[in-house]
Amino acid sequence: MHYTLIGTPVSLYTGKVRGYLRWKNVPFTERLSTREVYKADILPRVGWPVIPVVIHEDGSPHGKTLQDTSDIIDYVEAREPGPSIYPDTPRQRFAALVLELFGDEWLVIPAMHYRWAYNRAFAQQEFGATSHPHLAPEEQFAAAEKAVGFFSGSITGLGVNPDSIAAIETAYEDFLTVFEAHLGAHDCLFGSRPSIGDYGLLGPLYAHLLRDPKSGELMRRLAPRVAAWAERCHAPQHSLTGNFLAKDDIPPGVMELLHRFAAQHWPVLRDTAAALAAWAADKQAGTEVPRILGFHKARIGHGDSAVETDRAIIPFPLWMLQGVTDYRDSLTGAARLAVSELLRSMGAADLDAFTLPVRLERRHFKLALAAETAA
Ligand SMILES: N[C@@H](CCC(=O)N[C@@H](CS)C(=O)NCC(=O)O)C(=O)O
Repeated sequence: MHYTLIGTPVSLYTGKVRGYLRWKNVPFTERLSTREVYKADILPRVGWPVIPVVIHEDGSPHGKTLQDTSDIIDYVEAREPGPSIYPDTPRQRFAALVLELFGDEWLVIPAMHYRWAYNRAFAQQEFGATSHPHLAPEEQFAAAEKAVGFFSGSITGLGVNPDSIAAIETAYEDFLTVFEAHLGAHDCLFGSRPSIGDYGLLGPLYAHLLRDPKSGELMRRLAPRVAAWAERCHAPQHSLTGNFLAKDDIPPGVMELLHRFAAQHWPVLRDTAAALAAWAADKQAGTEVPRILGFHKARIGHGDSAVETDRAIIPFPLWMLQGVTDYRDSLTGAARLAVSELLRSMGAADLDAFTLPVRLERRHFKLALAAETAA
């Protein structure tokens, strides 16, 4: 029962899964996502060009294909023995899911900004070496022109533009300061064992913000413990070790990070949900949800330095938010109250009663309106 991870060292979401599989001590082979692998494996299996993809030799003729890091991790967690990266106490588990969402879908903003503003030539060479490993370096660089155009062009959709760059950099440095202080007392977010929240943060913080040379210099200078944490989570020396803090404790530094989620990311998610409701009003169950639902004004940045800017309305993170609210709704009694209290203290009291206007599901590796709630 073997796993194959298709991806590349330069990919944000591949790093998240690689670090997790290594910690989980699951045997896997990594296959580089070359142009041929996209044609022969990724497109036929997934239907659109995206990494990472995991194939599990589960005994079926073509193996089980998995895409989306959250689905990949959940699948492995459900099948493989050993300790879990999901805390089993309510506050820690809820906070870990929130921070996975925050890492995947909000810290992607600085990850993309710093890559394309300060590490463009490096990333282009890496893209070329991934897709055309057998070409000479100059040919690899030239061959990556189009992909670099696509990814670097997508940053305006994330809200990165000349008016927001200063705010994005200030917010990233603030994040580093908070996480650095936390890591003075703990190895990971919730103690000595990495959680799904750690892996959510690892995506942007490892492959882009540590591994890209200019960004790595910045991180090592401003937040050496964050750099050490990213290295530790990506290449753990001791797999399957560590514990979550007792008594469902949320350390003060994690609370600070949750405040950042509540102040920065949550309002954008709320607006996105309203846009999804309007879009879905006349749609049938099973309809594919477009990757972008138009543009809106979003506040990006930390505290007084935040700016309002144009940003694409990106519905995908709502699927992850649905995972957060589903977990909340699975709780009863004291556990449910503990999450309400956590939401109040982190400044997101209105997330306590929030439900998405429609249920979402993944269908053929894309986002779709779920059968049960659509019109
Ligand atoms: N939510 C997805 C995101 C995957 C993703 O965006 N991967 C990037 C590379 S790191 C990609 O292939 N993007 C192609 C695209 O967005 O069109 C996951 O967790 O797997």
